[in-house]
Amino acid sequence: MTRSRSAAAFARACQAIPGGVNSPARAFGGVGGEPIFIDRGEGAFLIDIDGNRYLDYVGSWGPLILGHCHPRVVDAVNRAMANGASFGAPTEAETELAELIGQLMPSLEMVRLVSSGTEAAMSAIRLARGFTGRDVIVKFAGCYHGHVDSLLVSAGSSATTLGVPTSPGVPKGCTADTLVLRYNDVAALRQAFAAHGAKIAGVILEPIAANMGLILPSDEFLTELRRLTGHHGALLIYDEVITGFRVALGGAQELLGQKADLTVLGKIVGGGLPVGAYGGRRDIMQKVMPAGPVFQAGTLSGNPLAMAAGLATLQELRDQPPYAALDRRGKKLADGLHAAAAEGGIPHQLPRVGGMWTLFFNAEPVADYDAAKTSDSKRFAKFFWAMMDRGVYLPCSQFEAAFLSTAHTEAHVAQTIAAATEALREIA
Ligand code: HOZ
Repeated sequence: MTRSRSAAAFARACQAIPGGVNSPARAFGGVGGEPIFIDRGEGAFLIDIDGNRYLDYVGSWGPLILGHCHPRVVDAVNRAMANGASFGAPTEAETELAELIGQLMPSLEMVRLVSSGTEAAMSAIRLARGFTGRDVIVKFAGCYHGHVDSLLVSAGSSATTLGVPTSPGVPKGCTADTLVLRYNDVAALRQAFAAHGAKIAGVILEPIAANMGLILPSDEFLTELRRLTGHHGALLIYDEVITGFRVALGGAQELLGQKADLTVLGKIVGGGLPVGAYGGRRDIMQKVMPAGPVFQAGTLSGNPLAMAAGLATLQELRDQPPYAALDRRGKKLADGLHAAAAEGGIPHQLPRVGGMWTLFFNAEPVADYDAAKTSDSKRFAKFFWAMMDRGVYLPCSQFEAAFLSTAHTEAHVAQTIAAATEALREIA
């Protein structure tokens, strides 16, 4: 398999763009080597500029639950484009998308549409502080909420992969009111509320963590979070950028039977175009300007192309819910990977929710960030490249989740298991 064109494209990009990429997660920093450059996507496949075809388990890091170039999405975006790319004035599509989000995730009684998950998280934090009149935000180590200054502490995703727990350029003052706790640590949560309860504006978390690899929450953790935030008048903010419309139509809140005060969305809600959203209780959302005093704005917020892609994606998921099939295929894939790793005597953990999973090279169960970081990242890097050589494109980090789309068939899953069996034998 040659990747010479990608190599040349990367060298050129490095002269014009820092590190040759527009987001560090895609730089292959956690696995060594250089990124491939993409020509196009087709259903479950990515085709690079050297003409290599890969079964794609990244799905643009989550948005592409319908695979690449789903006809309903392509058609909707083409039609929107023909009417004009942007108006900076309201369109009915924005209301339609906000209403549909609210129907699918009932805790979002009102929704504000923005252009990225980072922007949505940043705005939700500001709103929580504006609503409560308090400053302290609690986050959990290893959770990632985009590159928001005040949340870029012990952050997962590429901040972990590339060893940047807190970035230069984030003033101490920005994180002074951020309290970082251990994910799944109920005792620490109780202590934090006992000590600071009256100052806490909100607690933000990924209700199923997917940016330190996939880590499942304990029931007790989520239940206690809900109880403590309610008791102390703090807002519970679910970051469902990854889990929203992914683990169930109603996201992690539906799957886990929980209800947040505010929810942050991104990825699938834009169907592959740049969209984020935040929403929640009507009394809280009414504080957002111009209904209320908490400022937040954006020239391209509610952009017509993005609305069209998001609406088409959510309508397709509503009309043909794929979750049972994703779970079935996810189980088959996980069982196959597990059997292959076990056969090679490779210590591993394989948490999975529906069609989303992480293969941790770790002998011990992974329940938090510290545990995730004890995984064998060097072995992961070997596995990653062994899979690339067999035409399977996985997230290029031990600290990310992989995704099935509706375009992945049983045959694709079988092909992936066969590739993984060989790859795991090779790296054992
Ligand atoms: N949230 C994405 C990974 N979990 C990050 C994608 C990116 O940073 O480019």
